[in-house]
Amino acid sequence: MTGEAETGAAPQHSRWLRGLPSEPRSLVMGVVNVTPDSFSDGGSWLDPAGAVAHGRELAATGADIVDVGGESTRPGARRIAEDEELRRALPVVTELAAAGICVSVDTMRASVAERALQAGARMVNDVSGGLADPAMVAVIAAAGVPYVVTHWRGHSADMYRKAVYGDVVADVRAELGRRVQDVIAGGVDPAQIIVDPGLGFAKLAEHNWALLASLPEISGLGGRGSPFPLLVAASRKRFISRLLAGPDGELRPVTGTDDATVALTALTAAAGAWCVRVHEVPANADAVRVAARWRQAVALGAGGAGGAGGQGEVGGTR
Ligand code: PMM
Repeated sequence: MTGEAETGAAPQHSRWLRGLPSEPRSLVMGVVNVTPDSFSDGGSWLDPAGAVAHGRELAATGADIVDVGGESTRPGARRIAEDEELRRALPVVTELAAAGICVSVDTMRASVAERALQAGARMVNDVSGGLADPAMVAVIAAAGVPYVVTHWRGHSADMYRKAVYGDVVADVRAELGRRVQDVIAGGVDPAQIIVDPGLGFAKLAEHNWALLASLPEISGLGGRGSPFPLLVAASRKRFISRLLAGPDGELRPVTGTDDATVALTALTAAAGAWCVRVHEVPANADAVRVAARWRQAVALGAGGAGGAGGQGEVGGTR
C-alpha cells in the first residue's frame, strides 16, 4: 500500500473487496439515476436505452464502477413501489453487466438488491445502511458481495427534521459503527463492508463540511483495527450549490457544481477515500490520479524524490 502508515490516511484500495477493481488510487463510481426526479440528474436517464448508453459512456470515460439506481432519495422524495423500482433499474443493470461493466445497484430494498445481483450487479449501495429493509442484511450475507453501509436516520420525506447533532463527527461515527456491528452480526463478511458518511442524508451543509474534514475518523469508526474503505458521494449535492451561491443568495444550479465536485474529489481522494461517487466522470478520473500521486509524494517526503531509490516519474525531466 502506498503510504497509509506514513500519512495516517485511510487505505485507497482494497484488494479484498470481491469482484471490484483494485487500483493504487481512489476508484471512480459513475452515477446513472434511472429516475424522473433525482436532484442531480432527474429525468435525464429514465429511458432504459438512454440510461444504458449513459452507463457505457461513464465506463468508457473512466468510471471503474457504474452505480444504477431506480429510486430518488432527493430531499422530500416519497417512496416508489418496489415493482416500479425494479422496472426502472433491472434492465439497465442487466445490460451494463452483460457488457462487462462493474455495476453497483443503489437500492434500499432487499428484493431489488437480490434481483440486481442475479442480473450481474457486483455490489450493493444501500443509502439506509440496512435500516430501510430488515431483509437486506441477509441478502448481502448470502451473496457475499461488497456492501456500502451509509449513515442514515430516516427516509428523505422528512430527513432534515432529524439533522440534529451534538458533535456530528462523533455522532455519525458512533451510529455508523453500530450499523456496521449489526450488519456483521447479521452474517456479512467485514471484509466486504464499505462505509459512507451519507452527505446530505439528515445533514445540513455545516454537518457535511465537518464530516468531509474528518474522513479518516469516519473510516476508522473509532476502533483500533484497519479502517473500512470509505465511499464519498458529494457530487452535485445542495451544500455545494449553497457554497457557490451568488451575491443575491441564489443557489448555484446543480449543473454548475461539477468543477467544485472535482475539487472535492481531489481533496477527499488525497484524504484517503476508497471511492468517489460522481455524475460527471472524466475530470474526476483525472483528480483521483492527481491525488494518488500527491499521496505518494507525501509518503516519500521531501527527500524521497531524488536518488536511485526514489519513485520519480520515469523519464521525467522536471
Ligand atoms: N447519495 C445519493 C444517492 N446514492 N449512495 C451513497 N452510497 N452515498 C450517498 O451519499 C448517495 C448515494 C443521492 O444523490 P443523487 O441522487 O443526486 O445521485
